[in-house]
This record gives sequence, structure tokens and C-alpha cells, in this order.
Amino acid sequence: MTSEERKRVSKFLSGLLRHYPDRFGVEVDRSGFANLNDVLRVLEERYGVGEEHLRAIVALDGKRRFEICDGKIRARYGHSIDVDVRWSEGNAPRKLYHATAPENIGSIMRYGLLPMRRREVHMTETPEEALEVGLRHSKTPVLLEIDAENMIRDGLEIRKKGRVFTADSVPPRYIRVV
Ligand code: HQG
Repeated sequence: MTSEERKRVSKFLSGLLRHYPDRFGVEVDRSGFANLNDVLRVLEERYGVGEEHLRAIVALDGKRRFEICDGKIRARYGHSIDVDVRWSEGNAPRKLYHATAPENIGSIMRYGLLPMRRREVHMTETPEEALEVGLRHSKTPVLLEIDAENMIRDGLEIRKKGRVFTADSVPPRYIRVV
């Protein structure tokens, strides 16, 4: 399997587990987990991808998007469907980053970072990773530095999911344009 093919399947899998499991008759539980066999049935049919390939896709994913556990699989982050996102794999560093399109800045500095169509706001540990995400929204993304240290001190929760950090929202006072 080439890296291009892996990427195609990974994108589909993200959509399936984050946004439209119903469309493919896949059931997702409260924690976001689906039966591995249900997902394999869909992947076999669409892409001829079997369990070994799926495990390779999950293992080689640089952002650690998926988690396989006890015959089940879930997306770690990015959901729009109603799952319980309140779990974490570790602590946040003092600063986090997010990048967005210039036209969003006014609204973000007024209302804060909001999850918009997803369950959570997504942030990264490095400016570089954030800018890569920002490039999906604009050719000239604006980098925001998030004061994670003070968010946590003030009782706001930040969760670690793979290489991504998430929050319910980020009020403007913790956001700085850099
Ligand atoms: C913006 C990818 C106006 C926000 C990435 C962003 C990430 C506001 C957009 C993950 C706003 C939402 C998520 C406000 C937020 N006013 N605009 N108040 N608050 N926004 O795609 O973080 O590759 O839902 O800045 O790497 O870009 O798929 O969020 O531009 O980790 O695994 O609203 O998806 O991961 O866009 O991306 P998104 P995101 P994968």
C-alpha cells in the first residue's frame, strides 16, 4: 500500500468515525468506539483493505488519529457526532497553538475559539503543526498562541489526544496573535 492509498483510506476512516458512521451502518458507542469488524466490513468493500492494512494505517499515522483497543476502533479527536470527549492521555504544555484564516480573527478575539461544527477546539504543541492546520483554511493563516498554563490554573480543562490538544472552548483572554 502506498502512502497515497493510506492517506485516502485514513481520510475516509476519519469521516466514518467522526461524522457519519450511520451512513455505513456502523454503530459508535459513547466513547467513540466502533466494532473493528464492522469498520473492516466497510473498508474491505470500498478499498479492499483488510485487518493487517488497517492496523498499518493506524500505526503509521503521524497524528495518531485512531486508537484500536479490544477489538474496537475509534477516532481520537475531530468528532461532530455526539460522543463523550472527556478523556485525556496526558497534560498540556504551558503554551499551545492554533492557526486560522485571517477573516476569523475578529470573531475569535471577541468570542474566543469555539468548536464550530465539531465537539472540541483543536490545538497543537508547535507553531509549525498549527500553521499546517491553518493552511487548510487559508493560504495566509494567522498563528494564535494559547496560554494553556493559565487556562488550567483557572480551572479550564485541556485534554491530550494523540498529538492534538483539545478544549471545550478558549476564551479570548487566553489567546494572543503572534
Ligand atoms: C475557526 C484536523 C470564527 C477555527 C486538524 C477553524 C485539527 C472560528 C474553524 C482538527 C471561531 C473550524 C481540527 C470563532 C473557531 N469565529 N471562526 N469564534 N472559533 N473558529 O476544521 O482546528 O487532519 O473544525 O479557527 O489537524 O482547523 O482531520 O478546526 O479555522 O487537529 O486529523 O473555525 O482537524 O485534523 O475548523 O481542525 P475545524 P481545526 P485531521
